[in-house]
Amino acid sequence: MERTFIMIKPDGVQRKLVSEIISRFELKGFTLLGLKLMSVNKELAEEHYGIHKERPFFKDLVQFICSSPVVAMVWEGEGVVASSRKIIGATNPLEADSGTIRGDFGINVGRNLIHGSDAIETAKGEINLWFNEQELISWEPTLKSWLCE
Ligand code: DAT
Ligand code: MG
Repeated sequence: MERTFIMIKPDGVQRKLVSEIISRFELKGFTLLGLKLMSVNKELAEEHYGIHKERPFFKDLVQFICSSPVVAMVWEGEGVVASSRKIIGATNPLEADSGTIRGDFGINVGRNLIHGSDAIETAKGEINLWFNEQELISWEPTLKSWLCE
């Protein structure tokens, strides 16, 4: 079953949006497999955002992610990677549609509240980077047959 890595960034935690954000994934029908509040060290932040290391915003981005706790999560479900990106909205909150997390709660690209893996392969790498196996619980949601035929 498809899985994705979702992280509520420091601004989302500081702005008390944790429950609001988790609700959106729960209500959509996805299953939470792992969740932790954590302080991110520089090494982890740099590895997570390694693809952007040549970009001008890289240093500030790493500093921001390490500046205050984040909530790291793994969600599972049919099409969860692409669907999560839709739930999250465009990278720049000013361009994100209303109804998306960034569209509803953000105004600035450097404070866009949440990260979600951009592809199934990326998700696998990010889940491995942020979680070890014991931290992920495989469980059978009783609602399953009401969500997928
Ligand atoms: P996304 O988080 O939508 O996958 P991304 O992978 O292109 O976006 O960039 C990673 C993060 O880097 C993004 O969430 C916020 C930050 N970022 C991207 N473009 C930026 C820019 N032009 N200025 C400042 N921060 C930026
Ligand atoms: Mg990205």
